[in-house]
Amino acid sequence: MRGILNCFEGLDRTGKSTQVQLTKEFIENQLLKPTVVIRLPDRTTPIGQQINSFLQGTSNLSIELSHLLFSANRWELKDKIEKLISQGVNVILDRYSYSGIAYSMARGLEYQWCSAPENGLPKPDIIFYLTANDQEKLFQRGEFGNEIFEVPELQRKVKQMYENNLIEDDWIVINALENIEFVQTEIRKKITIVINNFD
Ligand code: DGP
Repeated sequence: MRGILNCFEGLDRTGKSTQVQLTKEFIENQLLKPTVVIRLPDRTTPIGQQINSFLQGTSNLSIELSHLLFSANRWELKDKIEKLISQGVNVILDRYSYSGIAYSMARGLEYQWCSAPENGLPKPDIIFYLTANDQEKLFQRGEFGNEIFEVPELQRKVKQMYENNLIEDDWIVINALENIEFVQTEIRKKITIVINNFD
């Protein structure tokens, strides 16, 4: 039996990485299934290092080129993701193609252009989207502003792009302003159903 492909999407400073880690621990310790987390961008590869210096503001890339590098970084991980899933390992992606499309559309690119390089990447079985009605509260969180996309004006557009163009009925929308335990409980309920349905 194959593993599930789970992805976490959403705005900056919504606590995605914390929830990803807690979800991995839950699946391994409570559901007793092996699980691997892959964080995207993966800043450890040569392409990821270029993305990292771009995000930190130490190098410049055009909007188009940065979009293609983020996408290439996902393609670098394609074989690994497919292999893990085929071996029965669950994979949790901390951001994926939808980030690529939402952020680049927020920066002015067209949907078709943004989505084309993502075609052919493995499709997630379950997508959690972390958001906030009162987005201003996210801007007040610690460390907001450390990287180039963490500016309120862009983040407001990113939210619009996700919510007007990308969210599908089967996405699980989570209010990231709830406390960590509440958010994790919601995620656990959903992920348990999905994983049990795969058995
Ligand atoms: P994170 O490591 O999750 O904090 O992501 C770093 C930043 O990069 C964050 O502001 C979101 C942004 N990002 C992630 N993936 C993509 C992508 O594919 N394209 C663009 N333009 N931005 C992305």
